[in-house]
Amino acid sequence: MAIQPDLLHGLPMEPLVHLGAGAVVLRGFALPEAADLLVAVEAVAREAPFRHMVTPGGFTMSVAMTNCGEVGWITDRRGYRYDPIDPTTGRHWPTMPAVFSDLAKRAAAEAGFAGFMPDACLVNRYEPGARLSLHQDRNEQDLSAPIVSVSLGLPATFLFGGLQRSDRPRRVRLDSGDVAVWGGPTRLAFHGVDPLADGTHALTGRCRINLTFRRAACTPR
Ligand code: MD3
Ligand code: FE
Repeated sequence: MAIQPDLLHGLPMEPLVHLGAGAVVLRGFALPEAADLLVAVEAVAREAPFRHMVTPGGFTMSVAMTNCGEVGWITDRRGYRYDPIDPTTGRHWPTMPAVFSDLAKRAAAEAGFAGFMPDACLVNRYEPGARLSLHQDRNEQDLSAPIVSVSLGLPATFLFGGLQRSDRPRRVRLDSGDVAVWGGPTRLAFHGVDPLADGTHALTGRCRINLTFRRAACTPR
């Protein structure tokens, strides 16, 4: 399906936008829980503070990150990986709040991925100017499980590319409360986020929070 002009500008927006096989944006799906989700983010960040991680190439990321769940995504000079221990605190990551996992499971089911059981939630905090360059998410052991992402606060322009880095990405606006589910063939699509535009949002102030739910560890069978 061709990208809708309303994805970047204007209203009304479609409640469900198909971006390719297995990828959908559920517009406003998280709005009823948005305030509760942000209270839970604050609780997670009290136990495992937001930090700017360093890439294997030695660059400090502009996005501040933390995690909750059985394992958390980390990067340092040694590489990208999932680890049950937060290297900043030396303790396990905080438990995934029920309001997080309930929402992620409902959104996955809505998109056709019934039975999604996330074991990791990466929490990204974007301040004005922060960005995520084009990348693939392939550190997870179970690539048959989708990734569910929840946007809160300031809007962002999401870059949705193809399976090759060289495929020109489409731009999709993600607003507070939007939930995207990425599974099937799009699970390994290159993607990124344009530098966050300055602004203030009633729920978050001068930032955007993104939650990404993953099945990172081996699926028991
Ligand atoms: C499409 N986060 O944490 S969420 C990331 O807005 C990440 O913070 C972005 O990319 C953010 O790795 C984008 C949407 C998303 C997440 C994972 C995907 C889209 C995806 C994996 C495959 C394809
Ligand atoms: Fe990603």
